[in-house]
Amino acid sequence: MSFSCGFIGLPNSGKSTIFNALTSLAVPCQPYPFCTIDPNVGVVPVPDRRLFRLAELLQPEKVVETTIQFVDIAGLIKDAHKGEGLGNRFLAHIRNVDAIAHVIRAFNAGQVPHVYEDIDPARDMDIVETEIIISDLEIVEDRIKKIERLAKISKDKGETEMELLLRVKRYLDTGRFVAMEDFDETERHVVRGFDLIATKPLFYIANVDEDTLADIPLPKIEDAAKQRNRQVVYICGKLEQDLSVLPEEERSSYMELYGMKEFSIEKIIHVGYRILDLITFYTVVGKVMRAWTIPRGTPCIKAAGKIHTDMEKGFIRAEVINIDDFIACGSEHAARERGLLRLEGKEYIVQDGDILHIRFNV
Ligand SMILES: Nc1nc2c(ncn2[C@@H]2O[C@H](COP(=O)(O)OP(=O)(O)OP(=O)(O)O)[C@@H](O)[C@H]2O)c(=O)[nH]1
Ligand SMILES: [Mg+2]
Repeated sequence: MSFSCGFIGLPNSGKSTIFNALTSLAVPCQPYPFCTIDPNVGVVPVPDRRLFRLAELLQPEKVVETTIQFVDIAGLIKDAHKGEGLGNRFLAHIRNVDAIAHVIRAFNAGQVPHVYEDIDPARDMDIVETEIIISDLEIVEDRIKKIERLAKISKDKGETEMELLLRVKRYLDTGRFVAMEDFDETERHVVRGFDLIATKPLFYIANVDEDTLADIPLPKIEDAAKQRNRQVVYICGKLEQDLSVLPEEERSSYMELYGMKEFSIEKIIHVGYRILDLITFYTVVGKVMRAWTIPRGTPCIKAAGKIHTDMEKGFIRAEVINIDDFIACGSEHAARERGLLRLEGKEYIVQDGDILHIRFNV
């Protein structure tokens, strides 16, 4: 499972700039070249300091990072659902992503017109999210009508689905995203199948000017995000795009100049993993070292199945060591001597940073 993130926002909020900055960074990165599935979909390897550190120690022939997928779509404006601007049909491209990044314009740049003239994060949040909600409502209402039609000619009255659709509709009717925590696991599975956007976790990307970088967090955005119970990631899209095409050494000195500690991809990964409750585990199989993404709470046998179905079928046990412990010890031998290598069974819940060595027999 690669984590996927779709960008929404007003036109000229900087979605494509940020998308380009994130995806072009991946170009020189081996062994996962930036892979274009579609002009607006980019798959990027997740920069992982722990993995790189482990690779330095073990010198594997190949290092495979876990990946993240970004989807950039056209901007939405007020009444997009009535065909204003480019309309809302592009939303179809982000119905299957895991999380939504709402890009909020926080840069001034006189030469780049703002659709609504001034910088007003709360207003922009509401305009774009209202369009999402309206678009989802159309889908929910169509589905309700379809079930009603089918119920007349079929024994299956679709009662469970109908009840869930009505529950979802209640949130949307009051202009809110759907609170997925109010549904149990089975219900959530059905609701996800509706392919709505307002059921996905959403966070904000505040696209700021170079000269406001020093002023972040910006109170207007913080307040608006807090009221909506959502997190904010600050990015200067333009600067990152410019930096992303520079050679590595030059990039670092500019980052220092602007007081940037990390590229925004790392910030997005942190927030994305946190809101989706994902963790990373590692494997070293033969000459290949690899990072994997799974939901927190995954039992060892399921994690094994992600590596290979045979490992799940013939699972015997797993040797487990935490990557930080391994790095601190410097070698497997040293880690063994200190008793840091454990044997775990199939029910063991994989922890973030575990290096798993699956013993199996098929
Ligand atoms: N000064 C400044 N300009 C920016 C920044 N981010 C984007 N821009 C400029 O704003 C303009 C619009 O940026 P895009 O990335 O195309 O915006 P978008 O959200 O993709 O717009 P649509 O595709 O029309 O919805 C471009 O000229 C960018 O160079 C920024 O952080 N600072
Ligand atoms: Mg764009």
